[in-house]
Amino acid sequence: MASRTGYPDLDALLPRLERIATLDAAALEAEQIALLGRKSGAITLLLKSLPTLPLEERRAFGAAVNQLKQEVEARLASRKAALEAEARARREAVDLTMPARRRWVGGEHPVTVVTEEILQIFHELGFAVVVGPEVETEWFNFGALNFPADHPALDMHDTLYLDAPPVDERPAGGRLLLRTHTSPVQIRVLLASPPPVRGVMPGMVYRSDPFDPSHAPGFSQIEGLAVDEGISFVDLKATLVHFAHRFFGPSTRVRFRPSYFPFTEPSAEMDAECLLCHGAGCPACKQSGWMEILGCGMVHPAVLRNSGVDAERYTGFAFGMGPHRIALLRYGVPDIRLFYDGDMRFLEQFVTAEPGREAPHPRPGDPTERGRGRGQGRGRGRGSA
Ligand code: 2U9
Repeated sequence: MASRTGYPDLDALLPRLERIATLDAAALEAEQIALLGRKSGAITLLLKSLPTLPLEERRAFGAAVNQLKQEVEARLASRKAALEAEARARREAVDLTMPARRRWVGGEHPVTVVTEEILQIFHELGFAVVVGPEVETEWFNFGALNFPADHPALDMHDTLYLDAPPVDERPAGGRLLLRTHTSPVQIRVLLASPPPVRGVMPGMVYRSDPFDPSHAPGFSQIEGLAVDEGISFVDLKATLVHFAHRFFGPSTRVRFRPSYFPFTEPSAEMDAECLLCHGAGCPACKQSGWMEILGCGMVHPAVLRNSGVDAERYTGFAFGMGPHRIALLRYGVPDIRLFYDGDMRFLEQFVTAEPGREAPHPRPGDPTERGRGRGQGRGRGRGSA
């Protein structure tokens, strides 16, 4: 076979040149080192041998080796560029068989949904929404509300006190604590503005309770207050029965039972017929057919006086309920801790429809879902309502 370069040493390398266009990235790098490596690349060695050749051979052989070297470099570069282009095309390729990424639909937390619905109902009755501080003094949280100084609620086992110096102010000071109810906001409202007063006070409250299925150290509360001339227990009942019918449905039966709170006299608790069994009796209502919804009563005259209100002229009613607890009852959730976990597998069950888009499944609490077992607690699959 005729020599292409005129030098057998160079001819021997020609088949390797041809193969460069077929190498993958790893083999290409190995071949680059094998041919051009600084210490022992085949072409490098040939160039290093030049000084040992007689002068007359050196020039022609040197030119041939350099030409071969340039060709090798050109082929290596061209193969490298081709491999990079292939990799880029693979990266950018559209895979039409890939499932679409799910669109994220945000939603309100179920406790927020319940809170907003409750506030809306009272807003329509003329109650203003008022918020206040979560850190309070002993007087605003207990004293003004007619708690005796030795009441067990003041105990460190029940109330979370701050490790801070007490507020030295009479009578409104005392130790600093995390409020155990939103009632101090009502005291502040009455002190700041004379009756008539109608307000609902939402917010977090804190007690020294461990987390368990039905307790949490922090939970939400909505309290309400109406103070005016001539307010009676009839106003209390009419307002709260209206609320229950708006919130739970117009045919929901309610009942009042006598109770006791230091800040109201007389005091009562309002039950609604069980949302799950509609009065028939089930484990959720301990077979009673009823669920406790809120506490209420006529504001104690001592509380009015502590708030600067003339208790001879004015009377009022007050109530308190827990949106976490009501959400628990409404959705049949077996463990209050689910409301705090932020676990999307639980929370996404409450996502409501976006305008112009189908809801992924019936919304818990949707009126069309009444009586069809609205429980959406842990363990129930999506769309099982
Ligand atoms: C003032 C006067 C009276 C607010 C009231 C209740 C009854 C009550 C509980 C329900 C469940 C708290 O979240 S809960 O644990 N509350 O039963 N609260 S009357 O009475 C007031 C408030 C402020 C000035």
